[in-house]
Amino acid sequence: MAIPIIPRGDVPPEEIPAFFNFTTPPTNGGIKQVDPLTPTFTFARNLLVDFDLVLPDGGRVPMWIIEDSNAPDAPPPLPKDALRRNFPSPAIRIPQNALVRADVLCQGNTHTIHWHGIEPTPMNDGVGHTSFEVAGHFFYQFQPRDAGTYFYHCHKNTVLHFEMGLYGLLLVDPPDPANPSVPVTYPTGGPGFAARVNPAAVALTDHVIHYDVEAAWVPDSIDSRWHLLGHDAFMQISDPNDPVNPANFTQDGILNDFRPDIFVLTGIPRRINDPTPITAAENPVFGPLVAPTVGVGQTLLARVINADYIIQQFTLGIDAEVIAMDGRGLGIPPFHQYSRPFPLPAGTPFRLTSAMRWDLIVKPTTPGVYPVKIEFLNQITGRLLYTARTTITVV
Ligand SMILES: [Cu+2]
Repeated sequence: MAIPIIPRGDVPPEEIPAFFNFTTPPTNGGIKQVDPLTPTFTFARNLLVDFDLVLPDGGRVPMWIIEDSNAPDAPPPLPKDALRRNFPSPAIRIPQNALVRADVLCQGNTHTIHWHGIEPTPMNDGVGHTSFEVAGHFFYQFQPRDAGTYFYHCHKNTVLHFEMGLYGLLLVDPPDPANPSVPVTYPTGGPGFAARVNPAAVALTDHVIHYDVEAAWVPDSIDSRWHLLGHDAFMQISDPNDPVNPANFTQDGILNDFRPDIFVLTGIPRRINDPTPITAAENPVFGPLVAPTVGVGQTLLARVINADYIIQQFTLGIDAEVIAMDGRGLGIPPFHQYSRPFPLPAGTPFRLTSAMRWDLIVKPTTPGVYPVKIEFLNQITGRLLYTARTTITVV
């Protein structure tokens, strides 16, 4: 049976300016920003940049990354460009409620940046097929209202571009409750403040917790076959005059066939047959975030993001508390009646699927080395594919 096609109406003349403003701004007379306002916080990102992910055995996986072209040189012993170019792409930290202008340069064909979980206007949200893809510069504008853990990624030919590494941490920092009117960002690794409901709060800005050390567990898996594909591999042709032509759909792609053979924890890789635990010393940029050291009586904040297409199961060998999910602090007004932080006793597994984020708090009481286990499970069968191991060291 033929699929009925609903004809699309013409755009009436009086709607044409809005149509071009909101549908094709990058190509309409060189518009580079929709409804621009004076920003209070700016940053730049450049994609794509080629990057080699180096495996422990010296093997290399070609990745695509998003560059922070304004980042300074890294201090020794880090590689000079480690803060500019890395995988995951350099973290973005934004003060809560800042009016952001992001100067995004897309080169090597078109890309976007999607600010996952921030909820900008649709034209600033970087979802290619519901807005537009960008060639050259575009200034995204948004205002993150909720402090928490997000991430940013390319949304062009997303299945491939995200898997190739075009993503990074996007963190929205709440103000210090002692100076709530001062916008701040905190150093990655801590110390800082994170959103957590506070029963003694007087002001909304009191719903935070101070942490001493920050960890980031961003597990991902890689199908190295995909890393030989081209930029537009298996993209569907969107022909408005023939939207259901079978010839315009992928018939023989492999992007529906994900068989990871390399597993990554915040940029630190292992082949599928290499169970070696991940240590802080292994990678000077990401190691301390993956295998943190925290003192008795201090507070550890662990940000957990599934940056993968498969299911991840996390088990900590130390008591924790879940304080936020998907960039929203549990129990924080005005939606406080719907959720609350909850304990996560040592040994209690939890599972995240693609793009889910949990923020955990650990307040250690006893020195020791506590295991952190991340199991990668096939998204269809649930079969265990790989187990990544690292530690929390309490001193
Ligand atoms: Cu892209």
